[in-house]
Amino acid sequence: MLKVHHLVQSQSQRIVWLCEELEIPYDLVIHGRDPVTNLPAGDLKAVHPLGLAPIIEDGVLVLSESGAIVEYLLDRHDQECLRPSPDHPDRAEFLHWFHFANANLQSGFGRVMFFDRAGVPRDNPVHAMLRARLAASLEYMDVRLAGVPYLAGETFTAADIMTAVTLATMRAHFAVNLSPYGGIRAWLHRNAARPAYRRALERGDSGFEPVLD
Ligand SMILES: N[C@@H](CCC(=O)N[C@@H](CS)C(=O)NCC(=O)O)C(=O)O
Repeated sequence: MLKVHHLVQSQSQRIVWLCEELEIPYDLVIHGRDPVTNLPAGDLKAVHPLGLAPIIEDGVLVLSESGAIVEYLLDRHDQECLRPSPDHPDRAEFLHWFHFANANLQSGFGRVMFFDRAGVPRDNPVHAMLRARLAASLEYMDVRLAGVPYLAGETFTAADIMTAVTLATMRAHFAVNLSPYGGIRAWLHRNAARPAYRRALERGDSGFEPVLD
């Protein structure tokens, strides 16, 4: 059976959520965090050399990188519910937002978070530039979500899973104010109401409340 390694309150929530959406049977291995460092308490490097969650094991395959894992699972289990087909009119938007999740939003979010954690003053010009870039990314998402209910268009897709976890879960570690972005907040609430998402939280992050506003 598919084994999913999940670090609590992390990007690996994406994989638990996807498995619940697609009703893929899976064994969940939950990795806790060190209460002082917030890093994984156990050694994820024993599972994969990068030591970063998520990781899946499927037979002899050991795969990391949430984008790759999502694509792998969609290839095997999706009936074009969560990923528009190559000739679908929403396909290009889907690809854009699916890759935006890690290439832009998560990395932009992480840069600001780590600058703050490193104690770089907020008036440092590079820090200010990174915050401005993150704000521009959020504004860009918000404009998109003012016109459509989901990032790819009319229907919920894996691009929503990839991006929503950054905003609903990672903001538990690092506050980013979404009050100017009503479109994003409404979309986060829409995603969070999905039964598969609630099941994923119950199974992988029991007691955790996602940050939706
Ligand atoms: N690009 C990777 C990022 C994975 C990643 O950075 N995971 C974090 C949790 S959000 C992690 O495992 N951190 C453990 C550590 O820093 O030691 C992905 O999308 O899967």
